[in-house]
Amino acid sequence: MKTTIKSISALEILDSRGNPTVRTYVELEDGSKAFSSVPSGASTGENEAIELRDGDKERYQGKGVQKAVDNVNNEIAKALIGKSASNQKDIDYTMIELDGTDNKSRLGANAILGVSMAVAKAAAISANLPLYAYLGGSNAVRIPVPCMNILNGGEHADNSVDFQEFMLVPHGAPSFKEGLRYVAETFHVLKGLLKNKGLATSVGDEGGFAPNCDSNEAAIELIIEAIHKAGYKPGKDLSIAIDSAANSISPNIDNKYNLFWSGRGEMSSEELINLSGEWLDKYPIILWEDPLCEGDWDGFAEFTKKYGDKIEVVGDDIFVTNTKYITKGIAKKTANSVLIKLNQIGSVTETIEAVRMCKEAGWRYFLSHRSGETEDTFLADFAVAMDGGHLKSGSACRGERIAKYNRLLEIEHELNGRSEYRWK
Ligand code: 2PG
Ligand code: MG
Repeated sequence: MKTTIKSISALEILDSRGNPTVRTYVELEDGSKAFSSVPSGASTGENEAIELRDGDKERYQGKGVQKAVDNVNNEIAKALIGKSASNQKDIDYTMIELDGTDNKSRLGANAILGVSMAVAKAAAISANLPLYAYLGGSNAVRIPVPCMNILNGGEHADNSVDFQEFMLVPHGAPSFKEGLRYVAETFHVLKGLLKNKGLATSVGDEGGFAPNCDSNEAAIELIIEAIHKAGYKPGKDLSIAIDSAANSISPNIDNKYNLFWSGRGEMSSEELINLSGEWLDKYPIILWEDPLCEGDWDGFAEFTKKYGDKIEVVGDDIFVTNTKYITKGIAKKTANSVLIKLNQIGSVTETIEAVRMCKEAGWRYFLSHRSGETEDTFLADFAVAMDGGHLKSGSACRGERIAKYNRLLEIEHELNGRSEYRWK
């Protein structure tokens, strides 16, 4: 059969933070060849699938991935060679069963996901289809609104901002191409503003600026100033999305919060929710990810009850792209949207299952990169295939972030007038 897997191999490469990650190569009987590279997070949820690292302190401070590479080259290759790449579910569940653990800790989610993505790419090439059409069918024409992370804090930067990500959302643009222009222009205006104010213009892991602001409010106000200066209307052309990554402001993940840099001292869940409400009244915030930490299911539900009809409330670390936690979230009305990260769950099929669950519940889902990325553009095609309407892939600089945005420009161009662009 054309799509029969002929060979699978892997290589240890580096990600955008200079840490090792896995690149996987797949070749099919008909000569179709593809490779994929696996991303890696910094602010990870407790229940994410396990990224297998060697732990050998003599190499890369223990972060080598040679064991994961060996697992691809040996056990996984042996189990999959001879199978059809066009049966993604069979490929992924064969690896899940072979691993035999709940969190992919034996073979490594980095080993399994790398194979899973490379198989999908090779099968798309064999079918002579672009990846987004192979995974999403002929209806996959919606280009996601790029939520661009232009100011970084938390665990993604060494500055004095508590929240991890402040994103610009160009929902008022007529197309992806124009939306990208709105945010890239505002990014450059923000750079000028920071310079004028004597603030740093160095960037964090996802390419957003990482200035020392006095507070989260000061960061939001800078962004609003940049939107105005760039000639756009806050709330109409561009709104703001926040990822508090609240695990990092809850030192013991115990539902007690500390906005350390904002100097507010310890806060309860309720106090943080009320403070968030004040910001929602004041600023054009359209989406809020991880406003509470992953253990704070009640706080999350309260936040959603209060503000969920006004904004998108996204759960990242609390759901970890895992249908087990999303099911619980839907039952408890914990949020109204799920952050979708392929490597949190560790296979293409399970990620699609998470998206499907969101769709069925009438929830939104927000496609996401990781703070440690590579030049792989799988995410861009996947976001179009999943019809999610929005994605985050970092800022308007750093090649590994731009690669995804450029791929989306290419897809929009390729669709030649058939593409769609809308926030909801
Ligand atoms: C997040 C992500 C991506 P990380 O928290 O949403 O922006 O960060 O990859 O470090 O988990
Ligand atoms: Mg997050």
